[in-house]
Amino acid sequence: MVDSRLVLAIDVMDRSRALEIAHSLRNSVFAVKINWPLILAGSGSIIGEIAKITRVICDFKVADIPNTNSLIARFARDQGAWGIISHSFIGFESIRSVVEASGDMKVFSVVAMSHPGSDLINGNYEKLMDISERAGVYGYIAPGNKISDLASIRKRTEKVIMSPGIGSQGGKASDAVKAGADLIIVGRSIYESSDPVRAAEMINMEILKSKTES
Ligand code: NUP
Repeated sequence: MVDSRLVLAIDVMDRSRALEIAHSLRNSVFAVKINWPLILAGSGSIIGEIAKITRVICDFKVADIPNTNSLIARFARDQGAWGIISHSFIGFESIRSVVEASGDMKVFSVVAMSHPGSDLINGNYEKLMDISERAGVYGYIAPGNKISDLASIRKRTEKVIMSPGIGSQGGKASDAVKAGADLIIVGRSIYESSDPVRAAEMINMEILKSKTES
């Protein structure tokens, strides 16, 4: 599906399985999101390999001093990543360093999270959005399973919001879209299902239906 709004999270530790998943779902997704487990189990060159198949978003949740952040962002960019996810609680200078080193690569800033215990971050989304806005980020990460947080974040921005927390973490793609998510991140409930292509298409249909309704 060319106009898919689905971002497939591939959190497996096996390089060839990751490539196989990316390849088999390439026509059903907007992008593939990879995270530290896959990088640590193999090497950073997996970014470039998946980039040959589809757009890649590096979920590195960058959270260090500006110099270190720049090195991480530049590496992802040089490998051909389409986007990178950075934390914002690290402050203006640190997230600005990610934006500067990213060039054309899109920077998504985490302003609220999906897991139990994320209240500390989520309770500060306004400050985090202000810092991110000043730093010039492209979009935000906000939880698709914490609908009131997501809706409050939507009210404060017209930028792209990408939302995890769907399926395995209890959220529903339709609720997240109605609350303002533009891109929906789904991992385990697709690649661990018995028919991943069908699971992805079901979510694509759910997203499309909710977009036309809202
Ligand atoms: O708040 C967040 N929650 C979350 O699950 C921010 C994230 N980046 N993620 C990531 O989304 C998480 O690290 C994983 O890669 C993906 C969700 O995967 P799943 O729960 O759909 O398998």
